[in-house]
Amino acid sequence: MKSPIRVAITGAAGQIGYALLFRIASGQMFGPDQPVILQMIEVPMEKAMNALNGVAMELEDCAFPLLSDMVLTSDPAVGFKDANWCLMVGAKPRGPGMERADLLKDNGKIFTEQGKIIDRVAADNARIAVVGNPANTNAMICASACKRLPADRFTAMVRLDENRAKTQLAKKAGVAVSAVSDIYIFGNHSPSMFPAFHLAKINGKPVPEVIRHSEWLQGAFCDTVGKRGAAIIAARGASSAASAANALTDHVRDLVTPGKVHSIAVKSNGEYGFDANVWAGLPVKTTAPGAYEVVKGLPMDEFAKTKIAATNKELAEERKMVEGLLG
Ligand code: NAX
Repeated sequence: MKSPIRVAITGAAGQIGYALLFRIASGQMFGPDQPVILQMIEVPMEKAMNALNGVAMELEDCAFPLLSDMVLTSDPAVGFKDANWCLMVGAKPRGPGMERADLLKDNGKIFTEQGKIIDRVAADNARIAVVGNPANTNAMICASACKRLPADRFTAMVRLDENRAKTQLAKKAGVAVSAVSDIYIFGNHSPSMFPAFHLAKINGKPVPEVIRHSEWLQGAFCDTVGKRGAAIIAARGASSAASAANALTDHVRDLVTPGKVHSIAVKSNGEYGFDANVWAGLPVKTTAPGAYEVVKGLPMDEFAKTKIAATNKELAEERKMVEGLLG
């Protein structure tokens, strides 16, 4: 048996946390022979800490063989201590009448503070995956506040968008999701993202040759994927939680599995026309556990270039709004 790794999770008593912790403790994220210590971080409020305590009791009641230990804390310096992975789920939700700029600033402060603490106390090999919205820009802010670790350690989640896109293509073509491959998300985790259907394949054939309906691909498909989060809220009265936890499980598992090609948001170095230094969804290939390289040179047609320019513009605007927080 391997020695345990330390996994810090912020927002551990929230909706996504409730669906996520059990997936990690059961071995679905790091593999069936990798014990874990869950370091669960919540806000210092009685209600949140009571809820966290309840979740920890349920984790105990699962008797997971891989769950070596648990830390429950409202002190991020305790929660991130020696963490090998930091899963950044906790964030302030957008309240009524709140502008996007206000949300960016409020969450920016949280991610600045947490980035500084990760800098001080996390393990040297720490990897950080951001889910809390606006995820791309929060990852950028967190990386900027943490000077000790290289920026490529900080990723944000666009895997839920990739999974959503895969299913929509499968449903339209009337095939199983396993028949769909090579679907990648470019840009922001927001309705401006581009699910690059022209690169995707169904049973090895290019999607535009299987789904011969470019109006649907360029219109309804992109819209459905981009606005799926809002559709879930309208239907469920709450935002995506189990599917988000599932996507983070996929994000991390594929990042520790060499050879996997998948979408994550990473620091751009100008690939595909993104501004350098924004965090953009891009296809990456995992090269070693926790390490990856961006897949370069994929063909982009005029439609793809227009979509990428639009989502890049939004990312650049977000960067500008939080400029004061970047060190
Ligand atoms: P919840 O409101 O259910 O849970 C968030 C939890 O975080 C709460 O328990 C809260 O007390 C805690 N929290 C807030 N600030 C904290 C801090 N500074 N330190 C530690 N804990 C803190 O939200 P949930 O549905 O779990 O969603 C969490 C985040 O994921 C939100 O920002 C949400 O917008 C984002 N999402 C991102 C997705 C993505 O694909 N990137 C999809 C799903 C989700 O919407």
